[in-house]
Amino acid sequence: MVKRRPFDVDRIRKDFPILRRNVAPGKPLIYLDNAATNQKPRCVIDAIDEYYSEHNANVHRGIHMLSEESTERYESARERIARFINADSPEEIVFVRGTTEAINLVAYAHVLRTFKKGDGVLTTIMEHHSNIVPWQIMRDIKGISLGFADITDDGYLKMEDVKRKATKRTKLFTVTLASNVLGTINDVRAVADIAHDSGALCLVDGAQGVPHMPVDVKRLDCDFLGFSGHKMCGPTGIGVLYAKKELLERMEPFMGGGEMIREVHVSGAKWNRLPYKFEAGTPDIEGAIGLGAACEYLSNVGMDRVRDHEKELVGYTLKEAKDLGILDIYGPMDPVHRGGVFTFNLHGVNSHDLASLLDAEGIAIRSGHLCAQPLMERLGQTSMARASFYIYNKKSEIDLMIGALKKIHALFAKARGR
Ligand code: C6P
Repeated sequence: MVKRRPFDVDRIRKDFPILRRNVAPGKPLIYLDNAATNQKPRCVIDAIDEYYSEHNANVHRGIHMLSEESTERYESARERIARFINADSPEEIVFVRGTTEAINLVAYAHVLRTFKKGDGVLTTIMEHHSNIVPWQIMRDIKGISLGFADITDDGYLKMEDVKRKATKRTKLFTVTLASNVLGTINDVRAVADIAHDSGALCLVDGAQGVPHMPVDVKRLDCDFLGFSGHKMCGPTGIGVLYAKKELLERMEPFMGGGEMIREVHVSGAKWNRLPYKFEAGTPDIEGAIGLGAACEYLSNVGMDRVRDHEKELVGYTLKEAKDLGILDIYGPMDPVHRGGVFTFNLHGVNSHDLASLLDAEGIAIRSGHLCAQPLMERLGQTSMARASFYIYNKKSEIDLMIGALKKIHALFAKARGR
């Protein structure tokens, strides 16, 4: 057996040029906003640079050398991404702009086309807006029913509620692999099994899952999986809809235009083969190449090690934070069931004020409703602060954040005269 090098966070940090930056004099960047988007390693930046410097041309069109090189790179990226999630074939990998577009593609190309009035989508209350709003739009234009499975107060999906809220007419179950707010890692295989037992399909929002843990679509047995390149060391503007081939074959296109057709006549058109049927227009070639390079980078690090590192960081943060008495912490307290997301409110301090005070210390976090307002309402909150981790974060950064939280809390308490 080949012995792997130990996980060395300082070595990994050297791969990310931006981490050398100071955000103010003497304040090195402490980037804890990775769930929003994460930083790019040199190899991804170089892959995009090399594409434009050496190979730039449109794909699948030109009979000339650059077009062939560009097509070869674009399609190799697709193959690499298929391997990354253990898809059966690159035909199951549709390039889209990101998770949001992947889910909308399923809404418009599957639900809109095949659901009858009264057929149902069952989602969960912990979803990001992109796994809620497309279904509300389908409810408005198609008359589908939309249900929300509930969570426990400590942030776990209630599986019995998934079963209880499903009806004979629920045709699609949709769930996030990991919550961008609570960090909860859901048992999506169990949801897929419930869906399949009743002949329904299962869509997984992989935005906060695929970048952070090994994902095998065969093990999950999901029918659809969407994820975004920019949350996994890749560029913005590129993402993936994975779908089982037989589904993509049955589905009608999402958008019409060039590339997605085999032939077009005044009387009508015939669709291209998979996956091009779903890729109308000139694609994001640099994005796909960058995402392919990101998958290669993450595979070399090892996705099991990415997960282990984040589990350790979030476990450490929870341990350091839970007894401070100045924080409300949301989501599971057991790192085994939690991704690298630490979401909280600091007593007496608005989350946006907190984010800007931390920014002054060089610490980047996110604040607000975190694009999950129904979840905020379920938890009786309007806004939260969130620190989210990735492979290059260190315990020393968490110590600095906790120190800054204590300092800010003390300042506010003093100002209130307590
Ligand atoms: N969440 C966050 O700060 P896009 O924007 O399409 O790449 O990803 C949308 C999306 C879908 N599902 C989940 C679970 C997500 O977390 C996100 C993006 C970011 O939490 C930006 S709002």
